[in-house]
Amino acid sequence: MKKRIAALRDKLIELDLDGIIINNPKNRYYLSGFTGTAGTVLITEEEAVLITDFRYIDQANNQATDFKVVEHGNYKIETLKKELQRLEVEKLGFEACYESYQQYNQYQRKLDFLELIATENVVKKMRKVKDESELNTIQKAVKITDDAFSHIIEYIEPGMTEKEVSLELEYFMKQKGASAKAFDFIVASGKRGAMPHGVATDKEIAVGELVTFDLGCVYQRYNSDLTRNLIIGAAPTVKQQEVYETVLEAQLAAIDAIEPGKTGAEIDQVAREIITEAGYGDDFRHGLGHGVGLEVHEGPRLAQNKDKELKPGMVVTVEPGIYLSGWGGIRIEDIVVITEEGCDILTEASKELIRV
Ligand SMILES: [Mn+2]
Repeated sequence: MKKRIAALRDKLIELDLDGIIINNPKNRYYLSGFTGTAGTVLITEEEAVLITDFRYIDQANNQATDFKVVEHGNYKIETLKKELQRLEVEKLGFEACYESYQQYNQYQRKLDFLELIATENVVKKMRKVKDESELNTIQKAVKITDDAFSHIIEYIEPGMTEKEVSLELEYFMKQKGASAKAFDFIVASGKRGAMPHGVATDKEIAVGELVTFDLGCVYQRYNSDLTRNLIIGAAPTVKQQEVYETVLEAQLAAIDAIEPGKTGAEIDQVAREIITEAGYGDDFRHGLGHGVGLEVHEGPRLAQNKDKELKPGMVVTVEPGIYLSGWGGIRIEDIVVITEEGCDILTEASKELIRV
């Protein structure tokens, strides 16, 4: 955590701040290692302080070893005020995106001796580039997800409902060490495949249908994300095969194009061109991918308007799709990590259109 605190201190200098308070749970965890549900991290040039209540004092001392842990009583704001005065903070940054208007008003009233300065995504931007331990954890989350999909290939049968299959996926992942689902799984069969976010329903899966699966788990607080498609009990039709191959070609070309220095928009364009040339440009209307880490959707984005350069250590999904209303849809999604030369694919699930 020392490196992360040091990187944040560099940002404080850049932003001309004496200190910053972090309340977003994921950012708080990222900086401190503290997993409790309540607490304020205060970072100044000299000190790293974690203010929390009596429930979490032992836990905070165990987890946030680079921090001075301070217990607050009924009014956290009073303890925060004392610490800010002790540390002589005059310009205090706060997370504009994560503090409520009510909370901001309280800061203004109670911390009237300092200047409050809204900051935007300071820690979130730091989180885009993963270190080795984060990459190892994400790889494990990806492996559990790949294994869950392999399991479902054996498990699924016509006549099962989407929800039954979804529940089996969740049970499997939790048995393998996942703490939670990363999101409500998408199990979208037949025409429902035209909905990019067709969360599992009571619909029965029928012979001849394509089923889109989008699943992910949380493992040691890090997320995974995987999309694959199965064809149930019949050979694919010419159209199913054609759409599948178009999406796959776009996905492989985009992965091939990924390297540091390129922008999210450039990579998105590689996939979009292939899908457009095949005549499905209007049927691929979401971005190509997103970062994955403590959140299942985070920066950087691979999308048409994203002009930031990719850097080694960033972890992104690559997930083009084609959705045809009244017919169905296909999406193929891998997670990759950007390297010095290009990228490594973390996902190992097969990309053939598997018939079960
Ligand atoms: Mn995704």
